[in-house]
Amino acid sequence: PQTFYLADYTPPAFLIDEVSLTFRLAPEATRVISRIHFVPNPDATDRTFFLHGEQLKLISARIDGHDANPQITAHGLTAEVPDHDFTWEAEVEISPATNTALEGLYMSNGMYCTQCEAEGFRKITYYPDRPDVMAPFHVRIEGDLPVLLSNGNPVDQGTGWAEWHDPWPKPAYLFALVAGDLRATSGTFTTRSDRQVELNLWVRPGDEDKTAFGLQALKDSMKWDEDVYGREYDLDLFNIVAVDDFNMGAMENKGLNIFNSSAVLASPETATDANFERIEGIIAHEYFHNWTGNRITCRDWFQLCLKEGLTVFRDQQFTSDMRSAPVKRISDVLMLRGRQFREDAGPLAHNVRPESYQEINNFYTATVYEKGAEVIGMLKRLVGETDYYRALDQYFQRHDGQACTIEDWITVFEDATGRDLTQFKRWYTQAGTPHLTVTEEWVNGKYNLHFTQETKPTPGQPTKEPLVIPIAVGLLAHDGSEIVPTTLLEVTEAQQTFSFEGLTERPIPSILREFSAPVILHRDTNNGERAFLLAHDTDPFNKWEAGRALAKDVLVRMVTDGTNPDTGFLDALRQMALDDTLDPAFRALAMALPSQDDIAQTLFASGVTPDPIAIYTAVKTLSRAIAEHMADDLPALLASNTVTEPYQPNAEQSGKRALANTALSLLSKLDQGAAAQAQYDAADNMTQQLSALSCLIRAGTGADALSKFEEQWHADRLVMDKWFGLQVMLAEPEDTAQVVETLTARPDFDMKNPNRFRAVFGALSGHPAGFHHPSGDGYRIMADWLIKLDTVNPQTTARMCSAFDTWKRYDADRQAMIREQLERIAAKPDLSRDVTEMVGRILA
Ligand code: DPP
Ligand code: ZN
Repeated sequence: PQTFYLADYTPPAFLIDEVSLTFRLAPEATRVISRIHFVPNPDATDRTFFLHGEQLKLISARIDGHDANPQITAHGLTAEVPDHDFTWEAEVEISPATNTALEGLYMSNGMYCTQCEAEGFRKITYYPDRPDVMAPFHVRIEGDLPVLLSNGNPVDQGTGWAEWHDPWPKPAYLFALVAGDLRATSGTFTTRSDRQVELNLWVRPGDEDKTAFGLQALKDSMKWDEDVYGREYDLDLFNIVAVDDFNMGAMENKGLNIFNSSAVLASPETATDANFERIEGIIAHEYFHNWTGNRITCRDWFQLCLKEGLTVFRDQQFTSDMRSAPVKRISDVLMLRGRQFREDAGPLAHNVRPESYQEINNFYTATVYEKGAEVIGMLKRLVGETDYYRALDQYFQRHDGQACTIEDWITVFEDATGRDLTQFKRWYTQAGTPHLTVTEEWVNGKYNLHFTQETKPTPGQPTKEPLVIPIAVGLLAHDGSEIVPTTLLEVTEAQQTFSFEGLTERPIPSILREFSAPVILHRDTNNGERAFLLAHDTDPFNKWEAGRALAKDVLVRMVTDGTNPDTGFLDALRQMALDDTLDPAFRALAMALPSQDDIAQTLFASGVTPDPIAIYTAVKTLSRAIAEHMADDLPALLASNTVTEPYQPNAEQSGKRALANTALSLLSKLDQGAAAQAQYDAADNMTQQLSALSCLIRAGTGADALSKFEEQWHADRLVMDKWFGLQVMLAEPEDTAQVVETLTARPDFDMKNPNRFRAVFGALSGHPAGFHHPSGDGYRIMADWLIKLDTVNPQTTARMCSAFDTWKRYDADRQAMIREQLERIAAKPDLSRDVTEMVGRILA
């Protein structure tokens, strides 16, 4: 496949000032008639007229009314055009019903819908499918379906047709069309300049009871963006549609967001607290794209982080404001470390702004999104709150209506704050997670912190330059009081020292508070000091971090020396768990043990080849030791956090449920699941039902509950995804592949549905001891299904290939087995471009 390079960017030869599209919908023969007015771009260096187009049947093409005689290739067409503006008219035929890749126009349960980001529009009609070509769209839809939607405002409609106009110029990737038998839950939002906006959340008949939460989240997001960023919505209508078959979480199409049903539908009976929080965050994310992504878009796909990093940062801020800021920060860091640090440490490491790709869909990654958001967070920390919002105002003012680059973004901050951000920009152009080592020194009342930063080589980047690292530090006295409150140190050199004077005692440092930079911190410390910080740190993130470091230390020693669980740790954990002055959500997070993948990554980084089975066993042993250590406390901890009020998915209730369910899961190790069975039988919400079911499966007494669950929920696809996933996640390592085999043989395992596929295979790759079982069966069944799915849905297949990206960590036998499977995938005839690139990078 062809490789595309950032360095090769050239401006478009032609711009567009108007697009009209007519869709005559038919499942296997939809006609798309386009009329596009092209204008030569004065900034262009090349006059070639090229339109992208893939898998299209061209019926006719005319330029200014004359036959266009285009030259057609697999990727598009070229034609002779006049040297002034002209009108292109074309008619193509496409087949939505057989489009299983879910890119372009496709069908899901009888409903038509689109997904055009990144390059799906070229599967709808011939067009310059690149984000720097922006145009107002007029759309006419003809089809025998009750609801016909597109972007913007409705113009007119009748039986079997509707017309839409979107006045805001947009790139083709933001185009959307939906047609089907849909029901709306509606509301209104009054903007701060007193305009009424009609809001609709469209679902399939039967799902109307799962829309209230999403609609409220939309209103909250609209209000928040006005209050915090001064951004107002700009159309009379905002539509959201829920679709069952969708590759991503959701899509921010102008005025017509399309959501994976798992990212919007929720009722207390069918969705967990975690689902509700995720839905709120995704609704906010897509809504916030209206300004950061749609009004200001990306010049090219290398700039993806311009909209995604910023919009993730904004949705994280929103969730912090709606819920608990410390809990949100801890959860985000867990995700960052689990997914992005893993990516940065392996063969798939890439810059926040990549410089080349074969398939852009492979770069919708944790690095672009989550590290991209961390970079914005660091920038905000460095310039301060006031200057950050001042710079954002300038960004919106200067670039509204444009397709921009990271350079534009950085320049706005330089102009607004007077800072030179040349070095800071390396965060965008250098891959890998920096290692920050700190040592300290106490001499004559002077306390020195020495920092050393180092970033290891990543694929294609053998040498690394020092980064600007904002480090939030606080100093504590031995009585637990804070003698130096949080202070921001700015490390810019490879080695740098900061001094604190006038202290009366040698302090205990709390470094990298709030996780002020996405780095791996190394410091020679001991468990006494960690326990001290767990008890006394005033920074909630570092308080949690201290507990996590203790747990990691205990687990690593259990795995490497076979030591018994450390009683010092068990005491510290118990004390924290029972401390009623702490937020229950925080306590639940602090009681969760580090993930098995995290332990594997830590061992590998310290030169030890991780054994996934040994790690699995250690985690199990430690959980049991915690349960025994707290045996007398657990019933009370469970009871005092049991919510008796009617279910609400808010932060307060979900925090209590999280802590109660942590207690339940420990208790289930001691009572053979008796308490869990009681909770299962009484549960009136999915959070309680699912956590009880997990406890029962882990206790080995879940068979009955599993079949009752299936009986109750067999008709609900989203709930059944949980049922599929849980069985894989909680399988014994030696049984895991067999469980996958059994589940995938069921008639309701539909691999065309990405949610169902991910429920099973995402769970397999998230269960290291099952996936990496020495039999190799986990690898084999994963590869078998990736090969099958590649023909159906390359994008989802490619995503799932990252299951293998840690393979170099493991022993020679495992590496050989994984290599064999990767080579088997690579050898599949007609392997997609998406998977070719992923497997190639992983094997390289
Ligand atoms: N829909 C995806 C997102 O919002 C891609 N833009 O991140
Ligand atoms: Zn996004």
